[in-house]
Amino acid sequence: MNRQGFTLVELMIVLAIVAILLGLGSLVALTALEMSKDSDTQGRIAQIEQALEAYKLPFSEYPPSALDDIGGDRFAPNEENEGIEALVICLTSQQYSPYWSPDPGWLINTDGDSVRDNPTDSYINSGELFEVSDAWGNPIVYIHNSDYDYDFVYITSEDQEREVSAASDEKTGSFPNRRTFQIWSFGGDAENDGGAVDDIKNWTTD
Ligand SMILES: [Ca+2]
Ligand SMILES: [Ca+2]
Ligand SMILES: [Ca+2]
Repeated sequence: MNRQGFTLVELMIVLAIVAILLGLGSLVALTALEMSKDSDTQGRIAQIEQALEAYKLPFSEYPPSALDDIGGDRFAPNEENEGIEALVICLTSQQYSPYWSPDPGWLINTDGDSVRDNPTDSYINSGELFEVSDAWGNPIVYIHNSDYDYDFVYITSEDQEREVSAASDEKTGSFPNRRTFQIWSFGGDAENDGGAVDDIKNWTTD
């Protein structure tokens, strides 16, 4: 009898250890998955930055972050996701010659808007006003330095609204990337933290 009871305790200990190991294993796997999404998103942002610099060479300016600045009448703007939509149009335009061929799997349209009458001259043959997504399927934010004083609304993959404006230093009020642009992803929590917390951004902070 004693021997049997002891075996039961042993079995429970072994089961507990197995459960802990399985839990740790899942945690490690989840952490690895999140890290790979982080680096995937960093790669997308780096690719966009390269394309923006290529675009700037002939035009002496980065694409605007307002559709009105590139012929707003041609689109059906809904004032959502506007910066990244203007970026996609400019960087994939045949008129401007395409500077960038994003992976089609990166293109999303979380606010479901479209081109009003004429197709854009974007090489992407679609009437949709696309955004570029991060690795979690949410739109990446793009704000041109001339729009740092404006507020924007972005729509997540879960159809949630996120209010967005350019990040600034809490103490000095100065904007990072003052002469260029700010790009960031909301990160795994899908919340806009203005480039802080888990957000993935294209500027460095001291
Ligand atoms: Ca839109
Ligand atoms: Ca859209
Ligand atoms: Ca976040």
